Amino acid sequence: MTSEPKTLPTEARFIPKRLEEVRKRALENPEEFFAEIARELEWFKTWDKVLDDSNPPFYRWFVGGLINASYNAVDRHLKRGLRNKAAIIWEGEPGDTRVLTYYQLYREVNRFAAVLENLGLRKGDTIAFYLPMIPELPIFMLAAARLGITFTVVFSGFSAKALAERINDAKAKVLVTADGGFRRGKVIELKKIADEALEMAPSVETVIVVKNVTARGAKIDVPLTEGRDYWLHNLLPAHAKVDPVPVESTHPLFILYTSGTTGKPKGVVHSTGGYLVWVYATMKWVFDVKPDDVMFCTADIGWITGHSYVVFGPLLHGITTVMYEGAPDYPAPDRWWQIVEKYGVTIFYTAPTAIRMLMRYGEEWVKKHDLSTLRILGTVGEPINPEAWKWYYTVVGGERCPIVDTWWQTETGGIMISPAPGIQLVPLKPGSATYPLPGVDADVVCEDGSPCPPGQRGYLVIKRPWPGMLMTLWGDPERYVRTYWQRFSKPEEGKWIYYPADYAMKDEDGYFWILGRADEVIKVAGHRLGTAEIESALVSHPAVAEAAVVGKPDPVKGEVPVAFVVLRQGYTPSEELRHELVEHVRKTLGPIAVPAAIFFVEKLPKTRSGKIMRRVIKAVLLGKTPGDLTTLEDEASLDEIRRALEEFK
Ligand code: 6R9
Repeated sequence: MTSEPKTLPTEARFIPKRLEEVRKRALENPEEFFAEIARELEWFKTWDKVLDDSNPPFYRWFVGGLINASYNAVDRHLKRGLRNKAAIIWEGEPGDTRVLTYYQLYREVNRFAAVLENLGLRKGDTIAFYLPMIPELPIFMLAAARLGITFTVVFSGFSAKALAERINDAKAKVLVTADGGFRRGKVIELKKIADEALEMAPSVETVIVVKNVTARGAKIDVPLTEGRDYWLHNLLPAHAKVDPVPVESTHPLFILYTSGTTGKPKGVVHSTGGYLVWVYATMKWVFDVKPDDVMFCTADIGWITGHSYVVFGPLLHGITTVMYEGAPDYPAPDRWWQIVEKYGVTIFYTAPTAIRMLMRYGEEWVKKHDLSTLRILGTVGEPINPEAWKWYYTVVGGERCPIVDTWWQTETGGIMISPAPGIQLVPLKPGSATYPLPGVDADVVCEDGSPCPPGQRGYLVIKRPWPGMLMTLWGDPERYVRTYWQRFSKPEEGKWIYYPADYAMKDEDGYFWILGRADEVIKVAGHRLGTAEIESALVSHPAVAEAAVVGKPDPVKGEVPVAFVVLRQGYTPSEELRHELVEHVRKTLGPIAVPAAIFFVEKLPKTRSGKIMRRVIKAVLLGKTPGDLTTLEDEASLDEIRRALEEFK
């Protein structure tokens, strides 16, 4: 998607002295540097050691420390005079609203925690949330954290099968869902999807159901299974006090599943102490948080961006977070700008795909609203193209607000490479995330791990641990080591290097340009999807023998999945079958994974050892020369791809 990065002419080489000084201090003495930040949070017991690196790459932060996430995000602010300040401002898609002050949030979190406690859940248990963007979701996250219950949020756009897979992997005993959610005026019947998932997820003993859409006028049937399913409102005590449980800094706060290069999603495990410290610090550096900030991060809480910058980041700082339930262009393309104006949003954080979509509707929709409260604009999720960057900067930000292009991942917990106006703003170049944040030892290396010269594309690496890093993959420590540490580490030399699987380039000024994924993961409208997951969904259909999925550039979504399918004997290509496969993927993975096109071919290009050559398929799809073909088993397979594409035209 990214057009070739061009360095804008900068007048003179700018030396960001203050930023360099802070970055230097963080790298020279990370333990002291991060201890200083960690002290701004409240600990029940201070750590014995800031970083335990005795068992790399299983780094542990603030070991010996005891902390509670819910206490730091909520209770801590009550003594700071924030009792009646808005913590969460929620806006529903139909236009209904709810505001929770810090004190109200505190009371709700206590009541919800009492429900979990009464169900017998305690520290060490896991719970799954399958909820739309309603206040009950962050309340439940905080309630679980209050008791040391590790939670996993499953995006409410995922299918029954995807939900079941995550519940089973996390071994959750309790599932919290809702009767339904609103999306573009329609009701998504979540409880029904959850019921389907539960048939495949035997570990769940109890289901808590939030009355959401039916309480707001929707007429749907919500069947409850006796002895297993309970309405939340029937379980909630009128009031309750549940003491926050001090947990070890290394206690898993949550598991969040994300796509990798195999069909099986990875359960990224985040710690409590390190994660909180990192989210807290990055909020300061990147968003330059001030006490009266109102932050609107448009991400769904089902993704890491929502965890860190809708829920924990703003609440740890005691500022107001805005949560919006619906689509950005529903009922009209100015829905977000209306919200910014209505609540005086100061920090706005979204994805390039959304900017590109809204850009297409024209600037009148933005101009209708007074956006003068905005101070900082952020982007995340994929590279931003300079056109979208400029539109965001000029039309939305009125050329007043810096754009913070933030590179990070589910695995990193929080932002890693980004402008840091909270420390010192550097001249921005559209499409560059600028410099690594303090404590992030990032570099760009070539195939052999040696540093890449400026201007040359290589692989992004992180050369030392940081507090927000994942601790492991849930139940699969070997996969953790293999996926992130094997590519460039040299354990025999004591060198451990984190590999995020992104291409990157550093320019003459030391600015980082992130150039897209270096593995079989694609970003579709900012959502991370594994091509292997879509392939395995396709081959689970009786008609499909083999499938290859690649990402195709798309002007709005960044990338879209495109599938090449070999049918089993006895099946013939047809429009009907194509449609059936699309529906099958929707059912198996959810709507976001549906291929934009499905091509039927007789065979797929493979190496002699039988591996599908997706790189070659992609080249043909894009009309490029396929490159090195020495390992290709059968040249005719390329003609097959060409023929399929031709027929489709
Ligand atoms: C937070 C989030 C991570 C992948 C990452 C990279 C891409 C994220 C980016 C970016 C270019 C940026 N990515 N931010 N690429 N510029 N500012 O998106 O997490 O869903 O795990 O995806 O997203 O490819 O490796 P996640």
